[in-house]
Amino acid sequence: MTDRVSADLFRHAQQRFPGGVNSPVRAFRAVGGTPVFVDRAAGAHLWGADGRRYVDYVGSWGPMILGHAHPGVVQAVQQAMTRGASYGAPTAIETELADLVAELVPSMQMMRFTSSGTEAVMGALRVARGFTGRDLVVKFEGCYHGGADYLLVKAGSGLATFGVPTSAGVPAAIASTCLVLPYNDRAALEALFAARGPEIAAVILEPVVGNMGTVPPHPEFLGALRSLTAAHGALLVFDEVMTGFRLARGGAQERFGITPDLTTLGKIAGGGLPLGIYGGRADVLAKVAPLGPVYQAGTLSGNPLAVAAGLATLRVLRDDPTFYARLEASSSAVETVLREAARASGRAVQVQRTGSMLTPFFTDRVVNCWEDAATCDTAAFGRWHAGMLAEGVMWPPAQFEAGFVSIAHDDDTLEATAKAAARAFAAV
Ligand code: HOZ
Repeated sequence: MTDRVSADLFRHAQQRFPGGVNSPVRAFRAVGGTPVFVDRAAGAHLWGADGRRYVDYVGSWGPMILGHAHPGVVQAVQQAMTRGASYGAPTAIETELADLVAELVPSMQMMRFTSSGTEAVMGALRVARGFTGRDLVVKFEGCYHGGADYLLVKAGSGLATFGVPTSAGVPAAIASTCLVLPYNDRAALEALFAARGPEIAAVILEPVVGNMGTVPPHPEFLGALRSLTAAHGALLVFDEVMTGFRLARGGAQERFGITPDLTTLGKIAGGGLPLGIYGGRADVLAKVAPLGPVYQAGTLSGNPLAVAAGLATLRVLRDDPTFYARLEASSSAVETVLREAARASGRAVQVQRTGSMLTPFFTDRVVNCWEDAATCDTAAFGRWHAGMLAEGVMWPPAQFEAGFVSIAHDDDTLEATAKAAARAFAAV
């Protein structure tokens, strides 16, 4: 039940963009219906092209932890723009941002800025391979690390077989450089390292998964990852594009007390503008050109507008001592209203949350891995999503995505969410 203005805009967009969008999930195919075309956003709200207001839990898929159009970020970007949009030469504020990132995430001893999280992951894994002299990368089914060919893979049959492409256009030979394991499966990890340890360059994971919906790690799983990679000379890469600066000032690695060798950041790091970062151990980053033989570059890497937005955002997070406690309280309140509405409806729903990331899974089992997530009733989720939208709440349009709470969500948005959820769950 989308507005007529968006429906017209969507029809037009489909003549120019595949599926009418520039990123597939935005097309609403996973929930049905027509996407809301956004006109503007402020705080915890979006306005559709027809002028209707929505409480927003998409948050641009993670970056908008301060809410939309935060005045400090807007001013920083406006000022940066008056000095020129891009130079292709180093600037002082890049190093200021790097210093701040290293202050908040101490494992980031050295780093490189990119224009997206995808590029950050590609850079991190290339340097991991260059540093170790090994080719194989291990990922976990259900984790998403951007669009690199060798990461668009799922597990083949049998434990830890080579990855099988999940996208047309990915050569099988390239997919075969990635091994895929079930998330949270310590035994599978141990078996793989016992069999193939000396061939593995890196293990990459979302330390809390957002890309199959919100799935927290078992503490012993993270511990095993750290000790097994260290014991076999492989690098542990935390993809914190989503969790960085969100689950704590220092990201998931601070929250769980595990230090990876390399980390990828993005989203919040760029304050809503395109910025990715990879970094970590100085001896590993010393392999990156021009210091070392691992090539990686980008015309808009360290773009002054994105760096200004990132600096303004991270300074708020650093300087507000109550920020994460308040975010935790409002996120917990959202979890409660969703859980209560689901319970009242009699539906089997697992509301899973870590910090300000949360997901109502339409299944009767706790979701620990992709096999669990795959039991969800995605059609029911689609009906629930449409119900929320009709009630003025924009939830991510796919079962296997996390919702994001920002510091701008308040008692009013909570009340609106509670009312919407009560009706939407009841109508599923
Ligand atoms: N990478 C996002 C899904 N986890 C989608 C981003 C977008 O469509 O904007």
